[in-house]
Amino acid sequence: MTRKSWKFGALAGVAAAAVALGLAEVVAVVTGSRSAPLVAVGGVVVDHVPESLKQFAITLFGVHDKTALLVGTAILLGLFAAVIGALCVRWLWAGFAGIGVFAAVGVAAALTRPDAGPAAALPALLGAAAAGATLWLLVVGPLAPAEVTELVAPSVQEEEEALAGRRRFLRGGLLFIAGAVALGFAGRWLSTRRSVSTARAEVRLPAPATPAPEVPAGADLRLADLASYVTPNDAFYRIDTALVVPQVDPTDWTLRIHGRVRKELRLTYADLLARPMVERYVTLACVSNEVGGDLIGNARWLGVPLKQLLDEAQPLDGADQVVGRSADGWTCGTPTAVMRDGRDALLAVGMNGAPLPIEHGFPVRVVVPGLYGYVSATKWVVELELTSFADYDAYWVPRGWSAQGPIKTQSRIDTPRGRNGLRPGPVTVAGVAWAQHRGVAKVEVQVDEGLWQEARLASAVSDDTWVQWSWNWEATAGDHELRVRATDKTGATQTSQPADVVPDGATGYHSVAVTVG
Ligand SMILES: Nc1nc2c(c(=O)[nH]1)N[C@H]1C(S)=C(S)[C@@H](COP(=O)(O)O)O[C@H]1N2
Ligand SMILES: [Mo]
Repeated sequence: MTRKSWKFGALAGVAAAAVALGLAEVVAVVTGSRSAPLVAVGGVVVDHVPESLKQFAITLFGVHDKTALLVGTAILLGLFAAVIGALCVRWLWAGFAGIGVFAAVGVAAALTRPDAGPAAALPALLGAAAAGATLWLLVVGPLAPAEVTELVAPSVQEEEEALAGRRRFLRGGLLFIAGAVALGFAGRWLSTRRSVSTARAEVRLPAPATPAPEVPAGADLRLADLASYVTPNDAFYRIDTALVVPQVDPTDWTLRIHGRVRKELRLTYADLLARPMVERYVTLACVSNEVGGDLIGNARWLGVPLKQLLDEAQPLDGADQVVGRSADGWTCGTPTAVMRDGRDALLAVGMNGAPLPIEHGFPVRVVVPGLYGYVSATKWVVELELTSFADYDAYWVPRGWSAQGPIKTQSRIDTPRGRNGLRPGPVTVAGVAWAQHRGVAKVEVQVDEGLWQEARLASAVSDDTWVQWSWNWEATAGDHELRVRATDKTGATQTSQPADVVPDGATGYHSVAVTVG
């Protein structure tokens, strides 16, 4: 009867898993970062977890939800590997069966990702082969610790040999793990170095044929804590399903406008830049934005009017939906009529005077005033397919979200927030309100159960952007609740009825509790 500690097995298992993932990251430098098993499996998870869990992750981790998913997956995998390694001490086949299962899952995930070629299987396969070799080396091969016989009392020499063997094993195992982690990070680093940031730095955007209107002097009240009227690119919220940011080289980029059209169009980046560009301020908002949330931002976009391109393609009767498709296979559906009704729906290449940042859709994305991002704002767009709502459901629709997503009128209090040492006397209450493409007509503030008081609206470039508002409060000592509501230019006041973000955007009044005194 022989016995090796299950702890050794667990370490060997973790080392094998680390080697697999580390090597796979390096292979994925060549086969594409989305074929790395961690990213591929993470991608499948993102596409298939229940909406409530995803919402929970966004609430918990905010814009770091993707990092959290990758780290979480790695930890889970490490635990599984430890268990399988421990079993492997008793039943060697269990270890190799475990590696086989992981390889199968990794290969299946990588091959079923949108646009995956057969080479996408390589990172998981080569990783699994290396894991098998590592496991063999550490469990039965030359690095395996000596077996301890239970029945015979070991001699001093035998004990010393066993000890030396264990040290060798520990050193070997830890070295494998450290090497694998280094390999993994090197792979990731190389992948990002191969990113399109150099191509982006070389882009020279044309001057707009129709520049954006000047931002009126009074649009930005410049109060501490109040969101600035124009959101800088590096502060702009980012929401998408991409675990690794798609790297689309503008020289390879083409856009196909096809489907139910009389004339299919194909545009290169150069074709696009050669067209007369317009520049417009548009406030983008996410349907997942909770009441009072900050998944909203206002930027100056440079692009080609989509109406012109669609007019050239000549949509056929009944083609009431334009499906935008991104380089990584995400889709969204926009009413054709909205894109053609004369609003500034853009195929955008620039954001606040710079080429689109890579994480905001470089080289080309869609921006449509008045619609939530999930039904309009395709980043890394490569296709616009004319179809109908009856014939096609875009990415979020089967996941419980509405096919139609006009932005709801909303308002937010930015200052004061929380119980931040307010003194009795004059206090400026301020925030933002939005009703894209309808425009904000009025904002009102209520203190406790008092009368609704009209706030002062700052100026705005157009009805397609948010607007700042402010209200002078004569604050009295005590605990108070401040509430805000907006009315759009059709005369409709936002509803006080709270609704969840699913299926078509949150409603209800934003309120903040403050203590004065
Ligand atoms: N390719 C792609 N485009 C996408 C998404 C996505 O997941 N993939 N998400 C959309 C959603 S839900 C929103 S709110 C906006 C956010 O754009 P931003 O990240 O530039 O703020 O992008 C839209 N475009
Ligand atoms: Mo969104």
